[in-house]
Amino acid sequence: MLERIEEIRAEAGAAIEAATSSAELEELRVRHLGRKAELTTILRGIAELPAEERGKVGGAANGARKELEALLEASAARLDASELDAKLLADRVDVTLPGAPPRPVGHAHLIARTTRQIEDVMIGLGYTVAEGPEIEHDYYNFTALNHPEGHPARMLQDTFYVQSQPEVLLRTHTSPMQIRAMETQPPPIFVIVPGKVYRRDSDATHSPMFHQIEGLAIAEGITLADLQGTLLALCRAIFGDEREVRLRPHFFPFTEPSVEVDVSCFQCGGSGELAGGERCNLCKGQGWIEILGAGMVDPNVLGFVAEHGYDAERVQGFAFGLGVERVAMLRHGVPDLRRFFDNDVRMLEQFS
Ligand code: 2NM
Repeated sequence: MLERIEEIRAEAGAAIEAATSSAELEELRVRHLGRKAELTTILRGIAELPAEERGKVGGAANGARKELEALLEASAARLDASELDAKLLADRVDVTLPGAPPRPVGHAHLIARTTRQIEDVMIGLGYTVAEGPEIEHDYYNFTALNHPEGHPARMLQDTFYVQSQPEVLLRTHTSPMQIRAMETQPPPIFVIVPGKVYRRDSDATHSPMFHQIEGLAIAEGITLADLQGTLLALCRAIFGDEREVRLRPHFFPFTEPSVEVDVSCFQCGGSGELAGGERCNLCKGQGWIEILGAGMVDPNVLGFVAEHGYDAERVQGFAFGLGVERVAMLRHGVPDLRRFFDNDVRMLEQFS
């Protein structure tokens, strides 16, 4: 019996020390120390042995069991550590890789993209970008912009009033911010003001809210030729290097002289005719597309910021304003401006 116990101890001990996985170790534990193991059976039978053998056999069997238990524990610790090392090595994650699969993300709205594109061109010409409040005082929206009492644009039919006396309204153009910019910065000033504006108007080409970008350049010696050159550069950047611009006389309250600016048609190249000889539908056969309004800033406007360093006898300049929706509609063939504000993703995703 003692010999057999020594055999089990040596054999099981060697197997446990040679085990190469925790699964194999568990199998050895069940085989040598489990309920049906030979050593367990021997331990269970000790009470039935003759009294003189009990002490020796019981001591040897218990000693073997304790030793095997200790060996199992040591081997388990050794195998756990090496299995964890192997797993960490195999599961290594490169946290610098992009998420996989790449998930589609959103994109800027066409109006935001068009605004940024125009901003980039003007920044390249040395302009700064300023934004201002959408709720304005009558003074900044009209009075300081040389819109006299009784001017039709001031009427209730055209303007959303928020409060009367003092009159507060939703700005009808971004030019009020240009007055604010001149109040905080003496000439020379080169600034553009993008943003939302509001007018009581609603059809396929007019929305009660739309986006404008206005530009202002005031310094010594600025002329209408500078206006033409600046707008030519802007139109070529947006509509293509081959474009030309032309100025037609117009009227705006805050500029004198005032002009409307046409760009040569980017569909027919300015001829008014398409390749097949038919009339160009984009410019209606005219060869020119009206794109913005502009002019030389009226000395009366500078009079409102005279105490901030704007002496109309010394400095002069030009201003212009364009509708972002109109530019985007022309450039991308969008037939109805209201589509920009429906937020139908089938529409928006075409411009990603
Ligand atoms: C336009 C057309 C013509 C304009 C004028 C000014 C200011 F502040 F200098 F008086 N800002 N923007 C202007 C002039 C805007 O939009 C069609």
